[in-house]
Amino acid sequence: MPEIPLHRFRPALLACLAATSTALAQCEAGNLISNCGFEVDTAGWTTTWVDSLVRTTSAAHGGIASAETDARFSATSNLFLSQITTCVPVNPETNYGVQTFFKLVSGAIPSCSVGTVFIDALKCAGFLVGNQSTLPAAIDDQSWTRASGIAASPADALSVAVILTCQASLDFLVRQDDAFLAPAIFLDGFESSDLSEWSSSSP
Ligand SMILES: [Ca+2]
Repeated sequence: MPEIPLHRFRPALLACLAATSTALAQCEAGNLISNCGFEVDTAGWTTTWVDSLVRTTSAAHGGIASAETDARFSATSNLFLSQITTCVPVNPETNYGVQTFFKLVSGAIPSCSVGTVFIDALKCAGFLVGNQSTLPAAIDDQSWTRASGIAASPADALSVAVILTCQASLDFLVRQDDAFLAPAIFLDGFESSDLSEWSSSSP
């Protein structure tokens, strides 16, 4: 499958697989990504551009497993890329928070991001109607680095492709875990201690 840069995303190439109910049970409440943590397998994720995608229990941000990808060289961009994608149904005109965590295994230090491409059809099959990506985060092999952003779904959006991307000038091996998509007020699941959007009083 050819490389799919975010700005030239071709959603028709996506094959959105249904995640298992077992994987669903591992994700925190409110997370719209069915197989968020790769606890059982990598079902529901498309290998958009990698040499390999495997579940590993060698390291995890949450649970016992994470996804490990081996970057593939792209002659088009003259970079090594790792890019995997999952498809999520969404509501139109809604602000969605998206995030994931990356950790380097070996090789060059890549810049990584979590991106979103909204599509005016279910299962990410149809026309591109918008896209947005977070700023790249430089990751390392010492700790899990969080990449996040907020994206507004257009009026005709029915689904979104959530795209985990890393890139570097040399080859690398990277892990990703705890992918998250939800209406923006639930962005970090309270992990950041930012409670500014919440009130303890009744309306
Ligand atoms: Ca996990």
